[in-house]
Amino acid sequence: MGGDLIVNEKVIVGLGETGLSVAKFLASRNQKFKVIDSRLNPPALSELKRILPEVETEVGELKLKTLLGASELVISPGLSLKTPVIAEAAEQGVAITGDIDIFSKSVRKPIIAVTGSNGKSTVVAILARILEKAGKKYGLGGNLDGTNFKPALDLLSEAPKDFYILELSSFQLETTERLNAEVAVILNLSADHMDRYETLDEYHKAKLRIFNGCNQVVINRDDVHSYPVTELSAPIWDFGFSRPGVNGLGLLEEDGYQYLAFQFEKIVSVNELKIFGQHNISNVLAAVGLALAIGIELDAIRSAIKGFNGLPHRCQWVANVSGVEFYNDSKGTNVGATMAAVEGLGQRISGHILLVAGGIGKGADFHSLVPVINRWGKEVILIGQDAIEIASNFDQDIQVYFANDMQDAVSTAFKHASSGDAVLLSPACASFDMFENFQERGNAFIRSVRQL
Ligand code: UMA
Ligand code: ADP
Repeated sequence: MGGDLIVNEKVIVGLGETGLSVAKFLASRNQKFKVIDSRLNPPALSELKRILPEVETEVGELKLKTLLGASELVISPGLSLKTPVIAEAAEQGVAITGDIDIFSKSVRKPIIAVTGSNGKSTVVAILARILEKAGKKYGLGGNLDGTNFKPALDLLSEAPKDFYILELSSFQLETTERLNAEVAVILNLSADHMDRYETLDEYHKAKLRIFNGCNQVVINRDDVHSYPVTELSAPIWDFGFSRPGVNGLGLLEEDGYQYLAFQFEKIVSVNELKIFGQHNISNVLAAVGLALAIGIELDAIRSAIKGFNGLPHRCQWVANVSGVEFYNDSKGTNVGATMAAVEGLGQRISGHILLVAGGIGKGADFHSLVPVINRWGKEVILIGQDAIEIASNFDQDIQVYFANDMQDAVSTAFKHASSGDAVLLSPACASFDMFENFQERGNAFIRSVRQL
């Protein structure tokens, strides 16, 4: 490391929700640190100044000198480790960590860790409901949004819990050396964040870090990407759509009905679930696998999954206007999610889907949407920054319209819909070009539907 630098304190890099939670945590442990952010006015700056006015901050372009002077860098998930100054500091030997690694070193109770390209929030929400029914105290945090939102380290200042459920993004896992989870799962893998990763393999490798040091693993039989690549002695539970085997969750057919089952034991029939689509069956099975791994009884599991209504902005029913159904799947922020939503809804309705999509494409390949749109769709209404680029991926058979804003998109879709059709907002894109976040986008959709 550089000659006259005095290595003293940790440096928290990033002053958003994660940076703030790390600052509060380190302060509670009487550790010395500094907080820096490349933005001139990072979102949590005023809150940090209010609660910890003595903490030194540095905003604007990240300085290599500051990074090299750190005993350790605590990097926020929004920053790539490839950011040139961060990569340079790492190259020169500065230690790197993240909030989840700090969490795992400090927590005293089992971690249940969930990652995957899609379904994370749904699975952790189902699992939380199961633990509630089973009378367990749990903390739920990590890469969540909306009302459930809570950075992981904030959970450690609450009353002690029996279990900690963490939703983890690949960004958080990049800085997580050893999570030591009691049980971990990669729900599925499909391309996302291709503006941050060069290849799908690089994205996959980040996700695989979830298994480091874990005691048990849940795998998705239908997605090889969910398997740990290194030999683990950890017991394995599996889920998938086929008939389950030993320690397996899956589907059983009996008397013309389909049941979710553990090994040979039926849990509930598919018809008893309030959420729809194959993807949600997969989500429920994954949550059940995690619950069984930590010793929860089937009765509590059964009652929790029957009552689960789904989260807002995920294939959420909005209204029926003159026989046309409207669904808000604003959280469908990548191609895989939109494919699952179109397929799930397509199987449910008598007519066709008019899909409202578009926004920031994150470098995705939209061509993979073509078969499902051809199968279930009637037309696509595109909004946002990458609308033209997305349209260029579709063949002539798909009718495409461009809309100026959400209201225009909804009224165009409605004009072209017939009774029995469904209008689905599932953008396959991030929302930040037109909205604050996906919730605001979903709410704009709901408002536009109400105005019809
Ligand atoms: N940023 C800078 N300069 C900095 C630091 C950050 O420009 O010095 C930018 C980042 O590039 C990013 C934004 O600021 O665009 C936010 O980054 P952050 O690391 O400060 O984010 P936090 O506020 O700490 O929120 C993060 C997660 N966000 C991201 O990973 C982008 C939140 O997940 C999570 O709830 C929170 O930590 C607590 O764990 C949200 C998310 O969008 C829901 N996640 C992505 C997703 O689900 O697709 C991964
Ligand atoms: P995440 O937290 O991983 O973003 P969510 O549970 O919030 O996942 O769901 C986001 C969107 O992903 C949903 O709106 C739906 O379109 C899609 N989705 C949910 N579960 C799955 C799944 N298991 N496989 C594919 N797509 C899914």
